[in-house]
Amino acid sequence: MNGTIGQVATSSMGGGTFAINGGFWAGAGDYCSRLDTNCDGRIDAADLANILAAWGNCPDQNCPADLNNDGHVDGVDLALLVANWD
Ligand SMILES: [Ca+2]
Ligand SMILES: [Ca+2]
Repeated sequence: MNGTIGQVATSSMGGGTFAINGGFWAGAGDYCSRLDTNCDGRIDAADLANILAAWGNCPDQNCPADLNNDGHVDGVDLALLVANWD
């Protein structure tokens, strides 16, 4: 692997050996849509139930049912869910 990061190289690199490791983040395959509140791959009645169960304020902004992350679980989140219903 060759390349330049940040600035033009002015001389050969020294100082020892190094290695660049690549791969995937552990758990990255578990990513699911923000609209999929229970992360089951579908946007459906189970997600609707989660929204209704969490309806109201979400002060810590860490509610899966707060689809637009505005601190409230409300009609906006419900509209997002319905618009993307699977
Ligand atoms: Ca779901
Ligand atoms: Ca919201």
